[in-house]
Amino acid sequence: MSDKKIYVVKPSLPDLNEYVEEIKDMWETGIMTHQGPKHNRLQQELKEMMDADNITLFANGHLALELGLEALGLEGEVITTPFTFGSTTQAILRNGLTPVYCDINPEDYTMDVDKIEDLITERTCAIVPVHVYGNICDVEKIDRIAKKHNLKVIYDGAHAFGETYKGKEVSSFGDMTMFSFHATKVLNTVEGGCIVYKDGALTQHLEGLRQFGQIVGTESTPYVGTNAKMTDMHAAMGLCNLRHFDEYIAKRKKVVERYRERLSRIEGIKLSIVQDDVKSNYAYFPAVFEEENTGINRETVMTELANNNIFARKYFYPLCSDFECCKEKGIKSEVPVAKYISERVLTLPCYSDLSLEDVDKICDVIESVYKK
Ligand code: T4K
Repeated sequence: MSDKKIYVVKPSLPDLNEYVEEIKDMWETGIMTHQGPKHNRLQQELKEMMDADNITLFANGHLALELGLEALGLEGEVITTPFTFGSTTQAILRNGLTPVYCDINPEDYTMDVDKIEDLITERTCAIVPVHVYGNICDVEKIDRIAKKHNLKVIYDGAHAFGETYKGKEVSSFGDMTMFSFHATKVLNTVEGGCIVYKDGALTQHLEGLRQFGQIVGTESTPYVGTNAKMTDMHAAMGLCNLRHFDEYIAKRKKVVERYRERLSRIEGIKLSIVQDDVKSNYAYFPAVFEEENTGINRETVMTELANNNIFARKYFYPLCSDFECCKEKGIKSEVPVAKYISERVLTLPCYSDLSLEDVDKICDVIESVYKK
């Protein structure tokens, strides 16, 4: 066995010299942060790339979501999914809102849109769906429900940067979409994130929430804000990575296609559907290990992979609805499909620099478990 460790993700990085070249002028200007030139350039390039009405950058995806929800001035209940990274629920809770959990569909693990309306009460103010793994939610139906009930829609698109649905940018749906630019995401600024939103009147508030409550560039501090700015050092990484974005996605596509080719023929492994009308970014590769017919569960597979220095992750287990902080608040949920998937899913290594030889090695290990 080789000593090389394969983790679930590995950051896509530009050539070191390219990054050094990008940050060189900062040594002369001394401008490192506070909406400096790199930040502004990245904001502009992202705006153009997504043909976005409005975009604001943040120190990370979580703060983008948390402050985005705050800027909308929401109160009451928010319908969301339990099958996501904890950040989604935490952003809701930290706004003093109550998450109401909607089950997911077993095909692509996004919110089951047929179950949303049953959860709407007079206290419901918004829907926060997640484009989990980069699988796009049923944006058309969510849009119809939101319009009918006068609800805001804020997408957690942490995994969905660069994707389109029916040729339209994924951020063009709903009132707001958050993207994460964490080191482990398809586009990385080391830490970072943004929100794209329809209502330009929110910009001043969002920038204020991001920078100590100030109206930036004035002596006025009307908001209660925090410090959630993206630095120029981070934006510079984004600028470099953006130049290579298409190349990163093309490599990820090959990885995902090889996994599909190898794993779809193994009985007991269920893969997420390939969504029609979606230009994918191949962000994550989840596989559901159904032990019912084979007797092989995900723990066995995960252990065997780890024995071979391959570290898959249980994204997303436990469900957010099972968090102690939710239970303590008496938040209840009926989410059997999410529970089923969460107890069986493993996210396999997937990143642009993962070689097809390594994908084969991972598949060989999984196959060997089924052959025993
Ligand atoms: N909404 C959703 C749906 C999300 O998935 C996330 C984040 C957010 C919101 C919030 O966005 P951010 O505020 O993070 O921008 C990792 C990522 O840190 C997190 O960004 C991501 N989702 C989540 C799904 O995965 P952990 O707790 O699993 O991280 P950790 O440290 O265990 O790292 C996972 C693997 O990544 C390691 O096995 C090795 C690799 N890694 C990690 C780091 C930090 C690297 O190769 N380099 C690194 O620098 O959360």
